[in-house]
Amino acid sequence: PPRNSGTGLPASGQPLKDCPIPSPLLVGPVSVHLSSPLSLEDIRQRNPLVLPGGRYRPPDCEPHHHTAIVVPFRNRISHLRSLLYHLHPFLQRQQIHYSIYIVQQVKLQWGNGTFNRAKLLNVGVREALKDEDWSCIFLHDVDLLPENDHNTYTCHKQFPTHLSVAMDKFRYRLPYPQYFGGVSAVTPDQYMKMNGFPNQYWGWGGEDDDIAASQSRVRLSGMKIVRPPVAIGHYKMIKHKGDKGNEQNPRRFDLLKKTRLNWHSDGLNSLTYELLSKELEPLYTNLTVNIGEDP
Ligand code: UDH
Repeated sequence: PPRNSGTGLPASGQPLKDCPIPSPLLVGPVSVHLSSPLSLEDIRQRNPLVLPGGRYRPPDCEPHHHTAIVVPFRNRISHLRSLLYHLHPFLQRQQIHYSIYIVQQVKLQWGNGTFNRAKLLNVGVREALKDEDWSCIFLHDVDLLPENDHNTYTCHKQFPTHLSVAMDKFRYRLPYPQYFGGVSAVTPDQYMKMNGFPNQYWGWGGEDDDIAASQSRVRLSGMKIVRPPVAIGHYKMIKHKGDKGNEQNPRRFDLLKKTRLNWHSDGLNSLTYELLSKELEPLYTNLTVNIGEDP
C-alpha cells in the first residue's frame, strides 16, 4: 500500500514492506551538467513527493535509513539550486527517509562577517536532531554534486565516513590521505563521542583537519575514518572563486597544533548561537543563525 502524501503514513493503515537493499531504483554513474540550474519552482515540480522543509519518505516501502543533510551556507544561491536539483532525485533513488537543512550565517551589522563552516555544521546537527531521531547526519558543502548513486547517503555503524573521496577538482582522487572536506557523515553517537566539530575556525581552512587528521578529534576520541571506494565516491565541484568573508585563516596551523588540548572543551559542549528563524521552504529547511563573530 502506498503512503498518503499529506501525512506520510500508509494510506490503507497497513504497514509497508521494508525497502529492498540495494534500492532497485539506483542507476550508478550519472553525468552531472552544470549549465544554468532550474528555478526553485521548477525543481519543486520535478519532485512532487518532497514535503515542506525538504522532507521525503519513500512512498511505497519502509526505509532503513533516516538521514539529515546539513549544508553550511551563505550567498551561494545558484549553487544551492544546482545542489537541490541533483540531490533530491539522487536521494529518492536510494529510498531513504531524509531532510535537507540549509544553515545560513547572518552577517552582523557591526562585525567583519567572517564565515565559520564547522560552527554552522554544529548548529545544523543540533537543530536537525530537535526535529527527528536521525540515524545519520550528512555534512555537505553546497558546491558538490554526487555523480554515482551507489554512494549511499547512510552512515557506518562505528566510524565517521568521508564520502567525497574523488572530486573532479582534485582529478578524482584524495588531495592528501587525511582529507575530510566536502561531504562527510556521522551518526549522532559518533558526533557526541568527538564532541562535535570545532567552533574556533573562522575563515577558510583547517576545520576539517581538526576533525579528521592524525591528531584530530576523530582519532583522539578513539575512532577512525571510513570511505567508499574511489570508483563510486565521485563528485563534481561547481567552480567558484574564494568568497568575501571566507579568506584563508592564517591561525589554522596554530589551532591544529592544539586540537589535543582543545577538543574536550571546544565543540558541541561549548556551542552557543541564536536561531533567528526556521522556515520550511518547499525544498529545504532554512535555518538562519547568528553564530557571533571572530573574536
Ligand atoms: N560557503 C558558503 N558561503 C561562503 C563560504 C562558504 O556557502 O561564503 C559554504 C559552502 O557550502 C561551501 C563550503 O562552505 O561549499 C566550503 O567553502 P569553499 O567552497 O570556499 O571551500 P572549498 O575548499 O573552496 O571548496 C575552494 C576554492 C576556494 C578558494 C579559496 C582559497 N584560496
